[in-house]
Amino acid sequence: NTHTHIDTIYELEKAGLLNKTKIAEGGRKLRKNWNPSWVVLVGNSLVFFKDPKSQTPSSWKPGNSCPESSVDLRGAQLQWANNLSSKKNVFKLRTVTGNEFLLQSETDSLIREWFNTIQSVIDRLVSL
Ligand code: I3P
Repeated sequence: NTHTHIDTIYELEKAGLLNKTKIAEGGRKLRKNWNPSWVVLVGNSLVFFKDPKSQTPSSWKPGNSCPESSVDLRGAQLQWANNLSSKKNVFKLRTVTGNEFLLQSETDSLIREWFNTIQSVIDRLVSL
């Protein structure tokens, strides 16, 4: 099975569509610009794809398709951030380099899953 094979090679944890905005770059505040983003949690990284066509398992393979950006989760911090938005189900991801992202979904269970899965990767990286 191709998917299982790819999952094994790249340690795919999770992939799905979330609303995303970057709110800080290197500690400097940015103006919000919410957009749907295809988010892939793979290995130590959270990878963002702009293009909805990127939603196929094959498209995030290295050399295939172009991620909009990617975040190293080592040392990153995650916190619920409903105070930072008028939207519901928002959490903030802060990288060691001071980049900050808000991620959001209308679906409570889905955003909780994302929060917990990203947190478990962060925790795992601390103990390595
Ligand atoms: C922003 C836009 C964002 C909103 C933000 C506004 O206005 O409405 O959706 O964030 O609120 O400033 P603009 O399009 O003019 O930049 P939320 O949807 O997360 O509330 P904020 O300034 O209170 O962060």
